[in-house]
Amino acid sequence: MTSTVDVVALAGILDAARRERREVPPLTHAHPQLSVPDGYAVQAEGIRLREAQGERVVGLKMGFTSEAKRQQMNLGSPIFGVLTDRMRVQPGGVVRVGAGIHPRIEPEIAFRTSKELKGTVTRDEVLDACEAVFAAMEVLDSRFVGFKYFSLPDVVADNASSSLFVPGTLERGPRELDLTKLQMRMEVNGKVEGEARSDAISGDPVVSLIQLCALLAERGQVLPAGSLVLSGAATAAYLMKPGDHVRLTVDGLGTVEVTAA
Ligand code: OOG
Repeated sequence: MTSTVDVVALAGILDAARRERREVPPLTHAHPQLSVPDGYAVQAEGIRLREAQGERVVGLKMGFTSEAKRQQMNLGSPIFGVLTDRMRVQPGGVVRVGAGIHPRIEPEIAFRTSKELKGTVTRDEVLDACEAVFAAMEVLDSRFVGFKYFSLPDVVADNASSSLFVPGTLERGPRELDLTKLQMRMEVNGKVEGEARSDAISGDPVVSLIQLCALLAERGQVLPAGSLVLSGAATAAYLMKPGDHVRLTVDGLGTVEVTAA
């Protein structure tokens, strides 16, 4: 695919913004022609930069799989981003707000695959390929000014705003629970900030993985065995403040906690 944008230069701008905790204008301001495929090319180049800095890819995340998220960001279709080992925060650990730009946290259902998934896949094929399901929280941190961007190519280029993730420790088999009926509650300092049922995520978090495989296939990619996959937030994201204690509780999947400092 030919692109009229300098993918390497744009990835460099976003990588520097992340490392220097500096907001930058949405890329489409200077490059209105930036397309979604360009965005994924910039994202992939950004991941190559992180790998060159010693990071290792551990999985993928979906974004905009719930109506709550699509409304919060006013964008309409699912996208994916890439997760690396350095984004992982231990459950019960600390997230330093000052280490990011304007981090927000959101509640998710996560999966770990043990078989490769490729192209058009069925719900049963996804369940067969997943060895574990668990609760997780994702910390987003857009590199764009004010956490505002108005186009999908921008947020795709910015690795779907990914920053950190906190996996839960209670893992279940994906067929042990009805994954469409799990009540999810995210509390901050004891106050409920977001509540939803797991079918808020693409009608079924498993469908989010089906969508992910389709998005990957459009780029000639597969979902490798051993991937951690975040299926997307069930509620809008919460802007973290130092001192916040965030706890996610999911039916059958226990709790995940993190403290902001
Ligand atoms: C983009 C990422 C959205 C989700 O779970 O919907 C996302 C953003 O909100 O800036 O991760």
